[in-house]
Amino acid sequence: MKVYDWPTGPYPARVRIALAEKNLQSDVEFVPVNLWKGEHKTPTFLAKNYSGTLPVLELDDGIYLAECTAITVYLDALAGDSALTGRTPLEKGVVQMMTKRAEIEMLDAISIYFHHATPGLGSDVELYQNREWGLRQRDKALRGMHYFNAVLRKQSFIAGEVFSMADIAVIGGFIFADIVELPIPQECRALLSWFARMQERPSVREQLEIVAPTH
Ligand code: GTS
Repeated sequence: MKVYDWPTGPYPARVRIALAEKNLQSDVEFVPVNLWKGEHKTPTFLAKNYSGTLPVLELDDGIYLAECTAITVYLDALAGDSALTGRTPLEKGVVQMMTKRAEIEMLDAISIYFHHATPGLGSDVELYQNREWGLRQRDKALRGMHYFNAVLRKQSFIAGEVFSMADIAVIGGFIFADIVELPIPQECRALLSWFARMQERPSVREQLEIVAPTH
């Protein structure tokens, strides 16, 4: 298998963490795609992923899987038990719901802030920016952090009492928040202490050392 990725990117980090959790890293060849040079918007790359985003998983028979959630579902089903995406029907539903919420309310919101209200990937790549929209998404992400803080005051992990794909999505949010220098509000104590716990996991610690060596 190949993973088209960018080593310091928050979304590719989600797949790298999932690969490490499933002990599958050695089965994968990583192919860097330079976002800053806009390599993800070339016709060759768009033929692999219509959305022009990373990461993309290429299977040995040439099938491409894009979207972190879809890739993680695939990897989780490939090896071991399906701990990352839920073992029971209810767990599976809750993990999907909380992963989508992590994206909408935090990670994707920070990404939109980055692409619209900061220089983003630079003027050669960012062909359309809407600063007002970007700033609204930053505020949405801050509200999302308070939401996840409230969730974590009642349970150990984002989707319940088991580490899952939803935790990985919020970790992606922390990585992006660090890149755009958006501090997690200090009053979000449950969220911050959850993140400290997450860093005890080798899969997460290893990624943070790559994307943000100061952690
Ligand atoms: N919904 C997609 C997913 O879950 O895979 C989003 C992927 C995404 O936005 N990836 C970023 C990207 O390709 C990579 S990174 O920001 O984490 O490095 N961004 C480039 C762009 O132009 O949006």
